[in-house]
Amino acid sequence: MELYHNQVTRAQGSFSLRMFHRSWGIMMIQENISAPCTVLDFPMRDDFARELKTQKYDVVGISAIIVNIGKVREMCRMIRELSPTSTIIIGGHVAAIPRVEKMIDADHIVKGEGISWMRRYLGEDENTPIRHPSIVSGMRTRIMGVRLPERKGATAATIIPSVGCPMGCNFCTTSAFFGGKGKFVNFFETGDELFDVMNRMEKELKVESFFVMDENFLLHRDRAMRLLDRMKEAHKSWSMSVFASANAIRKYTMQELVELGVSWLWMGLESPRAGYSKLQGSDTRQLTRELREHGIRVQGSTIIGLEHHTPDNIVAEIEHAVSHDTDFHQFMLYTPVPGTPLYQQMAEEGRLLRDVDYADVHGQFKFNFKHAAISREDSKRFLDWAFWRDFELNGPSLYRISRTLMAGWKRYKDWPDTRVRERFASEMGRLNGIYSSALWAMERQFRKVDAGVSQQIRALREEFRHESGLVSRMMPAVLGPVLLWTTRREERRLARGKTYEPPTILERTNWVEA
Ligand code: B12
Ligand code: SF4
Repeated sequence: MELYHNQVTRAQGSFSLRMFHRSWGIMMIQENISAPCTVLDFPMRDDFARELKTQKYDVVGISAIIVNIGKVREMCRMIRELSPTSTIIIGGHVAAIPRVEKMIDADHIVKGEGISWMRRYLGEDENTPIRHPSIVSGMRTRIMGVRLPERKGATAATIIPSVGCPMGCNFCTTSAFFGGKGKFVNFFETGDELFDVMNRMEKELKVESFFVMDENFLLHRDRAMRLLDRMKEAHKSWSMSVFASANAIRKYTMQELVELGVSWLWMGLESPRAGYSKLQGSDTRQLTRELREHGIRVQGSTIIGLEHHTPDNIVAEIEHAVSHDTDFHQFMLYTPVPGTPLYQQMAEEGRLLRDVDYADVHGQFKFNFKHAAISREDSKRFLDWAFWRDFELNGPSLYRISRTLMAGWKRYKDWPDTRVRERFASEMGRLNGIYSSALWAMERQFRKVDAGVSQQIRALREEFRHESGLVSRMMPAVLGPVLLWTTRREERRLARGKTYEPPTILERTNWVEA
């Protein structure tokens, strides 16, 4: 249930950003039906059994992705045993598995968008405008051995404007699941609708930052620019984390992105030789550098094991990826996943490996197909090495995001648009003492990994010192050693095999106790 630690900062030890995310698909469905409904997120087996035994459910819906098929099978079995009159409905990406209906005992298996399906099933009007639930984007954040306090407004709100992506890259399951190339489902069509949702979230959750869960937010320029107009009119200095492809980013000037509040950007780099249309004509290294110079944190994403990769060229491709020096970098194995054009092609070519458990088909372990030049075992070695190399050469992501913040602050602290100025000032004001202290500890801890990076961390710490007020300047002397101690304690815990789990969450709507 973690994003960063599973697939982004997994080699960064105690510097890895740990954070859990709720299951947004079922939260969206719950918010948009009028039937009494319970969402049980991250249940342990006992929680699930208790709920089935103590309440009487007409319908039990399960949301899952492909890796979780085994859990879905067991949950269906439990429902039949403990609540035999319930109708079982399965939704989410797990529905894309070929012949899934033969693997689990369910009554309905729903492919694609679920809100309209559920409304239809319940006899409700499927065209009622979508109401967005209040979603805090992450919880139980932990880094350098410290769990951050959970204060209202401290964590961004998640906004989900759409599902699917019209670009239709051959491996992409999100695109395929919601219709494939040229198709997607928009929940909020216009910048005005989006503004209203964000405005409501700002009030309800006391947030000024938003995680925009749209596969290619910047692709829809008219919507984004209308949102910007409304933000300017209402003097909102909101910040936004978005996903966007290089070709979509290029539709904007840096100034437009900064004014729009884009502060974190997830961009697919894939591979310079992959030929995806979203990368056409883009020098991604130059683009990444430019974005960071404007205070925009970049999360790059690179695929390991594309068709043209060989043991001879893959190291150079990984070095190229790492040379982007992004703030975060995700590496994923090229993976044919059921439902995608790539899966279809691999199946036709007879290249899918039999006997690979679906629980292992997620791009962070080993190939599930026969690659022309790289073995299944080596796929894991190259993947692990990519994460390690990025960490070794570029240092902890926490250092990198501090560096990008500093670059943005220096460039925009005296900017004429007060919204922009306020955004950087507020982030700097909130964080500079904390970042300086973390840099103090990182500099020491990283000496044994790479002395050069440790030196760079030191130089950045000096910059923070220079830009800080008195209190923030004093903080590292006190907080730095504490963080160094917690970091080392965390390293020992992780070495002993410590893992973290999300809490079970139960939420009822339209509920009247019997
Ligand atoms: C947020 C997210 C996460 C969060 C998950 C938080 C959580 N608690 O589940 C984090 C970051 C932790 C995560 C982790 C992983 N994820 Co993820 N994740 C996403 C992401 C970016 C958004 C999902 C989302 O909320 N979308 C918005 C909601 C509204 O859409 P939705 O969930 O699809 O729900 C809609 C329908 O599917 C349907 N629906 C869903 N549930 C149900 C239930 C019923 C009953 C019905 C009727 C309908 C229905 O209705 C909803 C509204 O239309 C997607 C990519 C994407 N853009 O969708 C990948 C994605 C779902 N993740 C994926 C993968 C592979 C993983 C990991 C395995 C990665 C890894 N190697 O570590 C892990 C596994 C986690 C786990 N144990 O299950 C893949 C799934 C591939 C597949 N075909 O199964 C996706 C599609 C990304 C991709 N393109 O490869 N992920
Ligand atoms: S641009 Fe990204 S989200 Fe869209 S189809 Fe390609 S990989 Fe999927």
